[in-house]
Amino acid sequence: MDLLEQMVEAVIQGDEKRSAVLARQAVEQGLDPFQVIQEGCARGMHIVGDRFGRLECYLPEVILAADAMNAAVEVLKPYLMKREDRGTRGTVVLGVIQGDLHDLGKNIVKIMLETAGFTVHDLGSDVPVRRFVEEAEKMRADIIAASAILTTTMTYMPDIAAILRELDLREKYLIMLGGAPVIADWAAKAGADGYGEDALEAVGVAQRLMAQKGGAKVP
Ligand code: B12
Repeated sequence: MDLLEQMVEAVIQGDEKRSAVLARQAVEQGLDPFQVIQEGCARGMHIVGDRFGRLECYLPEVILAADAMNAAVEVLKPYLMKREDRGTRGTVVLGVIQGDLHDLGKNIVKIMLETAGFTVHDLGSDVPVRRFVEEAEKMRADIIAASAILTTTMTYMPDIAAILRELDLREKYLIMLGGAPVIADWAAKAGADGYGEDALEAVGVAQRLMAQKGGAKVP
C-alpha cells in the first residue's frame, strides 16, 4: 500500500497518531503536501462521510476521522506555507454560512488558499450572511468565499449577492461558493463569480478571478 493509501486508511480508522506519523513520512519522502491532504486526508474523510450517510458507521467514528485528518494537516501545514512567501495574491474573507457547523472542508480551502499566497480572514462557521459583507468591508477584501455543507444552509448563499446589491457593493467583491451540495450551475444562479468542487479548484478559481480583476486591492 503506498503512503497516500495508508493515509486514507489512517483517517478512516480515526488513528490520529498514525496519520501524523504518515504525514511526517510523506514530507520526508518529498511528497507534495497539497496532494497528501487532498488525496490522502480528504479522501479518507469523504469515504467515512459516505459510510456515515449510508448508516454504516456512527458519529464518533466521523469525529475520530476528522481528528485524524486534522492531526495530519497540522504536520503538513508548515511545509505548505513554504511554497509561497511573496506578497499577497488577494484578500479572502472565508466562512461557513449561517446555521452550518461543518468546517472541515472550509479549513482545507483556507490552508490551500494561504499556501497559494492569499491572505485569508477566517470567520469560522455559522457565519451570518451580513457578517461576510461587514468583514469584507473591514478587511478590504477582494473575495468573499462561503462554504455550505447542508442543503438547508446553502439556501442562504444567494443572500450574499443580494445584500451586496442592496448596499450597492456588488461590483466591489468577487463571490466564491463551494461545499458538498453546491454545484457550478447553482452557484452561478446564486450570484457567484466562481465555484470550486474541492480546495484545489478553489485556488485555481481564486487565481483566475484575481487575474480577471487585475490584481489585489492595495491596502
Ligand atoms: C463531519 C460531518 C459532521 C460533523 C462536522 C464536524 C466539523 N467540524 O465539520 C458533525 C458531527 C458536527 C456533523 C453535524 C451534523 N451533520 Co454532518 N456530516 C459530516 C460528514 C460525515 C462529512 C462532512 C465533511 O467534513 N466532509 C469532508 C470535507 C473535506 O469535504 P467538504 O466539506 O465537502 O469540503 C470540500 C469541498 O466541498 C470544497 N469546499 C468546501 N467549502 C468550500 C468553499 C469554497 C468557497 C469552495 C470553492 C470549495 C469548498 O473543498 C473541500 C475540500 O476539498 C457528512 C457526510 C458526507 N458524506 O459528506 C455529514 C453531513 C454533511 N451531515 C449531515 C447532517 C444532516 C448533519 C446534522 C444535521 C446531523 C444532526 N442530525 O444533528 C448536523 C448539523 C450540524 C450543523 N448545524 O451544521 C448530512 C447533510 C444532509 C443534507 N441534506 O444536507 C450529511 C451529508 C450526512 C448524511 N448523509 O446525512 N456532521
